[in-house]
Amino acid sequence: MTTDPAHLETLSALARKVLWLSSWTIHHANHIRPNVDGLKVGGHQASSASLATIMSALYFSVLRPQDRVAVKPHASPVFHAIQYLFGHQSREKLENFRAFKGAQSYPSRTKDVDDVDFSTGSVGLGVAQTLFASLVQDYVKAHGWAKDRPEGRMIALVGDAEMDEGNIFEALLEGWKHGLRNIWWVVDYNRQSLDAVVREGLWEKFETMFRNFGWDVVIVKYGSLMRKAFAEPGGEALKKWIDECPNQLYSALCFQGGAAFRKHLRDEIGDQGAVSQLIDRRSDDELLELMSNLGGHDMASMYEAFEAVDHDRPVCFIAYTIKGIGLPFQGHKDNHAGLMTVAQMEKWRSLQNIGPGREWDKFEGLSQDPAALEAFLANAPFNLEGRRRLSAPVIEVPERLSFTASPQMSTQQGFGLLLNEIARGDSELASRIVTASPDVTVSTNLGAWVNRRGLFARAEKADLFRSEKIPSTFNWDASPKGQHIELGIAEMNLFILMSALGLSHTINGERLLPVATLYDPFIERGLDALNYACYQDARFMVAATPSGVTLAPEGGAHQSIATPLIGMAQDGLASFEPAFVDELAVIMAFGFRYMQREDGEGGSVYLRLSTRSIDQVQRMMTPDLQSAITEGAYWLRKPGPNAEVVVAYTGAVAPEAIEAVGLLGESRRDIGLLAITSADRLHAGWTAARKLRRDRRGVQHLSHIEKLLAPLPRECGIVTVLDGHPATLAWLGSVRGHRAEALGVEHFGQTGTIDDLYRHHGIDANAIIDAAESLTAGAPVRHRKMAV
Ligand SMILES: Cc1ncc(C[n+]2csc(CCOP(=O)(O)OP(=O)(O)O)c2C)c(N)n1
Ligand SMILES: [Mg+2]
Repeated sequence: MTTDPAHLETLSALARKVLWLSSWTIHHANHIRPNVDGLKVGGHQASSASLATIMSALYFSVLRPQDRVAVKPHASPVFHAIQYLFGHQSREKLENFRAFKGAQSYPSRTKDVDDVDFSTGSVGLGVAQTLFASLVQDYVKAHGWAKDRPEGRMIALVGDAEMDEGNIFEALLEGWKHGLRNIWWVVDYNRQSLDAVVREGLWEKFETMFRNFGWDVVIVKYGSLMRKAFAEPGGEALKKWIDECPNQLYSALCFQGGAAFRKHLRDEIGDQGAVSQLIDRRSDDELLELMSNLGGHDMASMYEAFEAVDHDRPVCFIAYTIKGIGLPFQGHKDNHAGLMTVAQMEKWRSLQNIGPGREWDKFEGLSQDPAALEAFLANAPFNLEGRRRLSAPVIEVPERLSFTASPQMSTQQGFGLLLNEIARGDSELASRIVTASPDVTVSTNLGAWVNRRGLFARAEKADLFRSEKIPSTFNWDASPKGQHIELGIAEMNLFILMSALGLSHTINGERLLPVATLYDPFIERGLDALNYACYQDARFMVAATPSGVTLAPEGGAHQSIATPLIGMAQDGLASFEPAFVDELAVIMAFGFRYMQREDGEGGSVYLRLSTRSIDQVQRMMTPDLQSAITEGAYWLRKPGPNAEVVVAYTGAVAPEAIEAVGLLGESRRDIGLLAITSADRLHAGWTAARKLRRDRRGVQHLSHIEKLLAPLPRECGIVTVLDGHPATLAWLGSVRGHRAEALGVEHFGQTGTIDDLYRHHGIDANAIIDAAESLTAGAPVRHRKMAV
């Protein structure tokens, strides 16, 4: 390949500028911005430097508008510097790096203004996000959408120690199953993590592993200076020394400088004529320049490696780098949080011909013509289509979904019926839903949906059982038109896939309505990925079932206790736990609308469902009831004016609550039964109302729960109950100052019948009655008779 030397020259100059600006951003935050206590430090400086050349090659020349990038968290200053040069990031935000509303420590889709494609921060997740984003692009294309958009490459800049994160390996396996393509991972092989220097020979493990998964591996180890030196007499011996030098030593020598390299080379190679001359011809500075000219810092090597890719197979680039290259602490194993002193920065500034006070000037100190550089940036292919965030029209959703009711049903069963009903029709909604499950499709009741809509695969694959006419309940034909993505058992993958599907409208300009199913306890297995997906503002629906101790005989770690609290606490996720299927029908319709809102109100949706079949209430779904269900609660039995006690329940324990209220009614007055469909939305509404009243004095706004509880007399007690942690509803007592007893589950793992376990955990009818008695005066209440 012949690359225009002037092009490389300009790219190198910009890379130097990027390194300067990113370092100045950090320096400014640490030494210049006033009152910065607590905002100092951070492992950015050394980590960023590693990637200045590679990212400059990508952003200023290699990337196309349709490409999307996840940048290694600590390279955020480099990313912001590049965007600053493009004119997409302001000086003010850079000056406020890591400060309130300033440029973010880690690139953030939702908090940064400069076109971050994928957020990063929790290492490993952004990397996997690119993999699933690529699969989603294939999904969109296979369904005949985004026809006029060229396929983009999904690119991750990966730290070498980041590769320790297990979720990357889980994703790799899934990618292989789905015929992954259009993806590049560039490993910043600086052989350093946060604490230390990485294991020897790690690259070999990476190489074999990636090849094993069908990836191309491109190792960019030597820069062009090195390659030239290798061609000199004695060059082979130098190359051999470099190849055999342990990571620790190489890092240490890079830190110590040219003289230290010379001494080691002499001691270890001895007097060998040609190679000794090769070394002696160079001054200490030149020797250091040569030895630190690893591939990842050499514009020509990186640029050519990227440009040489002429296919859509996945590629892993292993780019050798030095952590902190060009900075006084380059290569030092403790440099992760390394910062330059004022004196060091001053020296570096003048070396680069940057005048005092002109540190932010875009082209200060560069020899190129500023107008030419400006034109170069304006013509960078990456920039040609302006901002890269796309949008897509809202998909229409009916007021509520229909289903064929049975007198007894579980919410999990209802979920299956509701999706089946959607699948039967030919609505736009039906065509935009895409489901996924980590090997629990059948056991979470998605079977009927999949039977109708099929499995997704880029190539047709018949279900052999079906073609052989072997009776089976499920049709597993796979095709490019399929709408279910079957995953292996990896909940991290599930949530990162949700993150990718749920951003399709902004990445591909085509809206998808993703629905994930999994077992409720295993939300915890994928929790950081769920958090990550929400943080990026991806929009999806999670149906988690079975949940709680209600799945009784399954016992063990299949029981979930904490998930209702996770549902409440997770930002960006509205959580619901309906008891009846007509509630679920309302909630799912609401959910599909909520997932599409872009007014700062919408988000993702979590449905905590149960396998317990319970008697369904027969009623008309009125608009009032409907909105109460989505706001989080309604009176299943309205309390009278002199109510002594109210039972507030969530989810599968509805029959216990109903029974307890019946018995309590025999000896207590005006009992109320509050059905809580969303502790999360109720609580959020309550908090928001209080804030509004504080912020705008005189505003009378009451939240839904305040209105519901307002008529209760002061002495009325509240018993709350759910199959989950009692703290979920315990706050209800504080809303209007009622005494409350919170029942729930605090221990897990016991097997038994539902009756056994509800009794064991104190969430059965008698436990509710006991709690009500402790809150009220009066005659003893008749209890439920126990089966013996
Ligand atoms: C999930 C998670 N765990 C821990 C951290 C803290 N952390 C940030 S960077 C880092 C080391 C990264 O090393 P590497 O990926 O090699 O990047 P480098 O700094 O060498 O460029 C660690 C442990 C994190 N950000 N995310
Ligand atoms: Mg590293």
